[in-house]
Amino acid sequence: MEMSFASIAALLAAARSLVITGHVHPDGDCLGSVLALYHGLVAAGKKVQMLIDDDIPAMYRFMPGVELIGKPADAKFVCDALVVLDASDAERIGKVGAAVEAPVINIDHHTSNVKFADYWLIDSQAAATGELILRLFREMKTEITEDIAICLYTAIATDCGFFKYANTSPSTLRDAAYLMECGAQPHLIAEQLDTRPLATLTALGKVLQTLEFHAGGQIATISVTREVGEYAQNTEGFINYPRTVEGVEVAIMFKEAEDKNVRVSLRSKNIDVSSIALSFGGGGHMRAAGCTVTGSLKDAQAKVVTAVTEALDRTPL
Ligand SMILES: [Mn+2]
Repeated sequence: MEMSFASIAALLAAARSLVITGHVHPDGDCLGSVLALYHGLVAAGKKVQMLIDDDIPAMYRFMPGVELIGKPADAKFVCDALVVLDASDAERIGKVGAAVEAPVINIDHHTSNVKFADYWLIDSQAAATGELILRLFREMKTEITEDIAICLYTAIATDCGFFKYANTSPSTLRDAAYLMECGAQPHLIAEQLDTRPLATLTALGKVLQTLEFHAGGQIATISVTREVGEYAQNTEGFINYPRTVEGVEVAIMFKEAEDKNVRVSLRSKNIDVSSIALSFGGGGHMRAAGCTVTGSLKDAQAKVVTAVTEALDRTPL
């Protein structure tokens, strides 16, 4: 059932115990939104458990409360509501779905959201799920503490490339200014997010050597083998480098994963890559999307580059 902010607020007010979760391979928006909602609901006297079916990348561990995020165990959680944030379908939350017995509330901003929950609030105009949580807090009259401000600022800033991407709106900037007034310090948050192990930078050097161009220079690809991916620890942000090359419309990163799967990230300047990702069983946003392709790195490259080339041919730029 489609919900307004007021009706989501009423559902949360009526619940006494809740589990909050987000997607696997958690990013800043996912974690910041989960943590902010946790702090807000705990302050309202709720019993709240955070569960994410994955490891938390080191760069996000500065956010207050992150150490309280658990993984779904074999035990069943019976509670009044399972709140799923920043995830567009039931598979995206891994084993959490099976571990929690409760009506599902989904708050998200992905265009590809399949409306899998019992109650949903989806706004694909929002730059981040964090923006939606802030609007929900306004409805709930939740006090924006410094902890909440840090988490929501991180959520919003990371999903709009620190206010550089096309999803940045005047209200994104107003939200950021407001969160700063509530105690978020952008320079300190940026420093935490930009700090990486030397191995990650060394791996970036290797990955950039795989740079290839297709479709007359409109497509730039990079590839991460399993070995380099493990050594790198974190490859987030690598895709931004091919995207900066003059003439590139779509940047693609292929990353070898377990079970002969290749994880594909797509970033575009204008064309809709979310529909391309969707055709491979993935999803995302118009200019930032992803999918998983089974096969070798070479197979995945051939299939996805062909699909993107066709999409470019169809789209007058
Ligand atoms: Mn997001």
